[in-house]
Amino acid sequence: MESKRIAAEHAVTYIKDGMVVGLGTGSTAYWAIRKIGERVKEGLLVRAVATSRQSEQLAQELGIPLVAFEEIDGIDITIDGADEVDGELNLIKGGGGALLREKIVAASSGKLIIIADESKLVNRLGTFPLPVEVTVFGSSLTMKKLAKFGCPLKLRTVNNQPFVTDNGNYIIDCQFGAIEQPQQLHDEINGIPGVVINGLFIHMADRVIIGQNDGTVREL
Ligand code: ABF
Repeated sequence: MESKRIAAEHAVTYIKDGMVVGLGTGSTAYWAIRKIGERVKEGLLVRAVATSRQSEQLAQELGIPLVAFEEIDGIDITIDGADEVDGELNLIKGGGGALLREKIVAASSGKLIIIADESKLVNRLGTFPLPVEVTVFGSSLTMKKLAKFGCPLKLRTVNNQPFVTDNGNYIIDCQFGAIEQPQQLHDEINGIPGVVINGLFIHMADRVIIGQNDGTVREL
């Protein structure tokens, strides 16, 4: 928890007055939102866009001014977490279920800053199951098509019911083990009708801030 907080608080130093800020989702992004809330109380002038209802609610509680995605032309900086980060700053995201909004927000951001603890750093992506968001309609067939990649997969559930995203879709978690060609896999998965988005974020992160166990941060 401490290393997540340190990384998050360091990332917030990149936020300046007047910026539109993308708020990530998850337990690391939580600390960034908390810190932004503190800085807003001290007078920082920002407007924020949230990547999930959960982050939106937290921002509201902390008095961070929110703006609808439709009302802005772009986002200056987004600070978000990740499930895995490789040496080329490619990511797996979506363990928290907010991957679609996270990717839309990231793609509209001048800078995407990823915050994480050391446990998220990997040589090769894929140990963490890759989340794929799919439409409810045709989801069994979409699962069969995904299974052709040769990965064990499962429909994400909560309390024995399918987990439903903020956008009304399902998530299929695909256990690849090691992803040799992330860009190719990303494109092939997205080519399946019924797939809304997948959790590979290729060449999207501008900076990764790692909170280390010794209390320092490392920037990649
Ligand atoms: C989001 O939260 C996700 O993309 C990722 O799945 C998750 C990381 O969570 P945590 O910071 O709690 O490890 O950023």
